[in-house]
Amino acid sequence: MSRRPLRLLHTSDVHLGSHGYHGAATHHRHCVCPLLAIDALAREHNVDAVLVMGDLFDHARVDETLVTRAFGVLDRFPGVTVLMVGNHDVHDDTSLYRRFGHVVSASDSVFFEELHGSTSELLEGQLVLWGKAMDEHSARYRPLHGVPAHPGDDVWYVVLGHGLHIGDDSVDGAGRSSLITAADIAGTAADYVALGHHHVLTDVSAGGVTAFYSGAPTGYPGGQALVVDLDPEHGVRTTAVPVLVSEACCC
Ligand SMILES: [Mn+2]
Ligand SMILES: [Zn+2]
Repeated sequence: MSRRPLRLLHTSDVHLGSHGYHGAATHHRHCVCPLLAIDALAREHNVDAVLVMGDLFDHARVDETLVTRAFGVLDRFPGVTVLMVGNHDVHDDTSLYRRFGHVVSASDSVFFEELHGSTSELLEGQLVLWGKAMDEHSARYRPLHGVPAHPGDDVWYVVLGHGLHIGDDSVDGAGRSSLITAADIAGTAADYVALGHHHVLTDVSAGGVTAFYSGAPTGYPGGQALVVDLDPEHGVRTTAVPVLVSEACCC
């Protein structure tokens, strides 16, 4: 069996429940406008999967109305939807994903909730994903430690993470929370590493492993996301795309 081309849409740091985009006056507290913009992009680019790499929600005090609305949009994304937590929506004992567990479990989204990491095989086994949920944004949490070996030449292997990239652990990384180093990225031996936390699109590829922060959909100067083509002939190619969040609120 050989690999077939796959196309992913990589986004992160949506921060639903914040008033950080377009000002509090124009967007309601139950606004899911940035997710609707991601949905439009996913359709336009005909993607096989959408990766939401942490901080979907801005804080743990979000209410059920917002969480239900958000998962409603995730569920209508084309292809499969993959969800990681971040430091704003950590998966601790009081996690919003536990409090609204009935919403999460009713969703089709693939939610990476295992604190020691877990693997998911999607798209008829063509796409293998690994990610480790964050319960505490601290130096103890290393998003890319414990990554299993590449599952084989006949599948695409994508590793997920949310944390702070610093090139060299030994220089200024010591003691930093949720640290991701160049050696961590190279050590995954993955086809692609999809990261969240930094709100600006950034190439952090290392050791022949393609790795990116996608940028946030409501980033500055404008929102960005990343189309990732996994192609058996051409390898991994990334294309930055603008995210156009509506000026008028969805609610
Ligand atoms: Mn973050
Ligand atoms: Zn809105």
